[in-house]
Amino acid sequence: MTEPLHSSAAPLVGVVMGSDSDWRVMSDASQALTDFGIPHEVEVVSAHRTPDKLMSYAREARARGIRVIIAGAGGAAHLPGMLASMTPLPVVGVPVPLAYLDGMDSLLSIVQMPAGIPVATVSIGGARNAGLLAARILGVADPALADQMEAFSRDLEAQVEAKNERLKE
Ligand code: RP5
Repeated sequence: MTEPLHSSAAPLVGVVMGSDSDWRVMSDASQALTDFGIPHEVEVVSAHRTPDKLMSYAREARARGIRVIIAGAGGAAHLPGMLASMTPLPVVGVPVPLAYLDGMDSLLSIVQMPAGIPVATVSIGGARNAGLLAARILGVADPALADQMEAFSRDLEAQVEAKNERLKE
């Protein structure tokens, strides 16, 4: 059984990344989940350095109660696609920008999945949206969470209108 580095009680979302160096980006996904009170775990799983762990994580996640996996990786970012190939759970991919190529290599590595193995790819560095998308997916079967997401959207709307009002002052 794969042991996560950090986990809250009965995690519903697995936040995984190819290296601890990805945490500077991926912490935004964890924070979004925390903001909505969604129990989750955080784990470094590398497609290239820990391939056996990648397989066990993907194959055991559903049985452990995980419902959505958020996977971030940089460079030759095979992690989200490989996870998606070994689990029926929805996988959200986060292209992590590195020093070279501005994250375009990560994006292209993740986004062009062959038909049959979907990965929902967010923007380069878009880990917060990955967390919010996971919350929306869970909200399909959790009306209270869906209500929270609606309230969050209304709050964003109110913030924009408040800025508009300030512009007019
Ligand atoms: C990828 O290689 C990781 O996801 C990370 O973005 C990148 C560099 O890893 P480190 O060399 O910083 O550990 O697999």
